[in-house]
Amino acid sequence: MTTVENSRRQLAQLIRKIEEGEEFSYYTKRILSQTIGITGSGGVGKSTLITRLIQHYREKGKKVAVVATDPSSPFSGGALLGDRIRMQRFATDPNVFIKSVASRGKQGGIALSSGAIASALSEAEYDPIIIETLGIGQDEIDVSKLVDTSIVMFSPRTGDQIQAMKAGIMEIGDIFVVNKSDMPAADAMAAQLTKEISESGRRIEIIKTVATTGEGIDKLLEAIEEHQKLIDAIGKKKESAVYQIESILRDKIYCYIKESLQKKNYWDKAIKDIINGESIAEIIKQLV
Ligand SMILES: Nc1nc2c(ncn2[C@@H]2O[C@H](COP(=O)(O)OP(=O)(O)O)[C@@H](O)[C@H]2O)c(=O)[nH]1
Ligand SMILES: [Mg+2]
Repeated sequence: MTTVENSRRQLAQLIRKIEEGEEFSYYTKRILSQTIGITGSGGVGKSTLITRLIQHYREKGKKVAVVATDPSSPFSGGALLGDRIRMQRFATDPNVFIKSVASRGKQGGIALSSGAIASALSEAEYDPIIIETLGIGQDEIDVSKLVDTSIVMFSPRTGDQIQAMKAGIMEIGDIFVVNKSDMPAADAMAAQLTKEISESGRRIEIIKTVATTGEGIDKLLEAIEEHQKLIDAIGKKKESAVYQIESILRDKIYCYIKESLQKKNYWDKAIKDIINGESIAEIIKQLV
């Protein structure tokens, strides 16, 4: 085995450990590499676009990593298989590292360990690191707190984009992408977004892309670099730190309280009480 293969294997092992909770707190620290988040509904073209970005960064001689988010539920397993196949062609490139992380029930579109995994990849000198959200919910806004630049993707499909805008996705994007611009409704989608943005008073660039052919990718890359220059670096690092601490605390507190409820058999009692039309006020009082 070559040194490169060996170190990749070690990195994969380390990342698996982080995902399982070991080494997790050690790697919860500042991510030095440039980080780019990609969010948007399933099927909008996130993985296809990321493949294009990888290609570009490789041409520039950069080591690039992707942390994709897997559904933990069996319902949307199909999308994941698609991702793997799409990015497969980089499997033999030692300068590309692609990791899928299970969301494990965490809300917000990324896994609890996504940040720590990105730190480990950053130490292994992968730069940039691209984080793809799960793509099933409309509340996938956590990634914007973690990364430097977040890209929200739309496609000219149905009314789901309008839903997404109302659900707060509009507020998080640094760059908007209207992908599948080879489809006739793309212009209407872009016009609708322009209107929404001007009403919100924000200045966000909208870029039309065709991820399957690579059209518009250069413009997107320019916008990413432009945004990177404009970032309030200290504010961004602080936001990312607060997000990481908060999400870890939320998880720890939940696990701790659930365990102590179970120890006292309060867990089952609380479930029964609710089913029987009773309140859990007494149990909650015992906790505080
Ligand atoms: N027509 C068209 N299809 C696209 C484009 N980008 C992606 N697709 C297709 O849309 C489907 C979903 O893409 P994928 O990247 O897996 O979406 P994700 O679920 O957001 O990661 C695939 O069949 C892609 O080939 C595009 O720009 N135009
Ligand atoms: Mg995908």
